[in-house]
Amino acid sequence: MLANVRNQLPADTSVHWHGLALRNDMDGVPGATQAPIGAGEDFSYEFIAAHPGTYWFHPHVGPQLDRGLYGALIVDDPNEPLVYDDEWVVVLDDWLDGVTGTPDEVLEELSEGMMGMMGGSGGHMLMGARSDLLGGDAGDVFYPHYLINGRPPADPETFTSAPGRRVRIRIINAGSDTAFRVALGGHRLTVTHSDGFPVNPVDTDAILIGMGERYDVLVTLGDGVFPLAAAAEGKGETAFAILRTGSGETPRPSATIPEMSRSILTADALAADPGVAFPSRTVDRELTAKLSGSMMAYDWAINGRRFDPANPLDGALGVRQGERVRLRIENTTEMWHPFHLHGHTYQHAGGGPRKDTSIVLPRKSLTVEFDADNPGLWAAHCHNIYHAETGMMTILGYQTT
Ligand SMILES: [Cu+2]
Repeated sequence: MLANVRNQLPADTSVHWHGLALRNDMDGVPGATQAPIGAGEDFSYEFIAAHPGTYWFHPHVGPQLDRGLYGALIVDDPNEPLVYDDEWVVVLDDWLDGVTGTPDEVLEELSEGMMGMMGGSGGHMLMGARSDLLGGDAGDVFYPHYLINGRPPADPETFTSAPGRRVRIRIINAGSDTAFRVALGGHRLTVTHSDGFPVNPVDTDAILIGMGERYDVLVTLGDGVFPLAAAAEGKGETAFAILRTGSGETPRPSATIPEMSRSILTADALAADPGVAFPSRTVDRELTAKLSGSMMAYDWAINGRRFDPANPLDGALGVRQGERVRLRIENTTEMWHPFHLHGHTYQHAGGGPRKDTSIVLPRKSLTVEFDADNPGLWAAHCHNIYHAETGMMTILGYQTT
């Protein structure tokens, strides 16, 4: 794949190909894998897209992601085993840019922590957003809008199809500080993929999806007009689209969707498809990433250190190519974090799903395993963009042997 990037922003940028196991120098992380693309400059990304699935791309510079600088990247499988009639991409986002301020202002305000709040600057910090599913504090940032495919509930995306058709829906959370609970009124969802990789199919009423995560679902369409809704988890607002397969009254964004509060799937309910599960073998290397910090101090860090590209994750440089690595992500904070590893798709320990971005609940830990088969300097970080940009990021780097 070849992507020519022309930077027409008045600032440095880059493109990170989220979830793809590509060659390291195309991963798009300034300071680790490339120099930033300066204003007015060009850069060509060229790499093999080795694995089919639902991916996306976005800059890895400051909070640019929260300005809508992203896109879906769907890698088709030349031997697609699933059978379906239609295929839709559903991108979820939280939006404030140009409405209540800019993402740079939010980052500056949050960085000041409690001091910023006392000083009364901005007012973007969200207090008291709570979610049982997320184990407590749901998010840090107040957003005036929640979007599906770039559209607010007042002007919703409408998907049109026919009853009985089977649809593959690829759901991507491109938000910066919001987990979404996604449901399609009047329908059950069959989850077939997590972060691009197949899982043993599981039926559910709703899915919880953190920032950076993707799920593919299959749905057999009913007859009528239905709400496709993504509740901003713990934030009291809902992103909204419409599915129309027949006649009927258009649902209102405020309508209650029973599926939202029935069975809600999270990644721990999934198991990798046997075709992509890692064969069991001895673990050669154990690493720990301890997530720390608090919303009040906004001192997010990994293993006690804020991001420094020259100072990688403890023990990571000892990894040898070809090793099986076990990574324990320990959340010592009072808030959930969507942890993302670049350049690899790990497997949740104990036969769980293949993923590259995983929700780690407060005071819980998650163990994942991967094969060190892609040498280089790989970023690993929280995909809350404001946590990552204030320090909750590290480098998991290893070299060819
Ligand atoms: Cu975080």
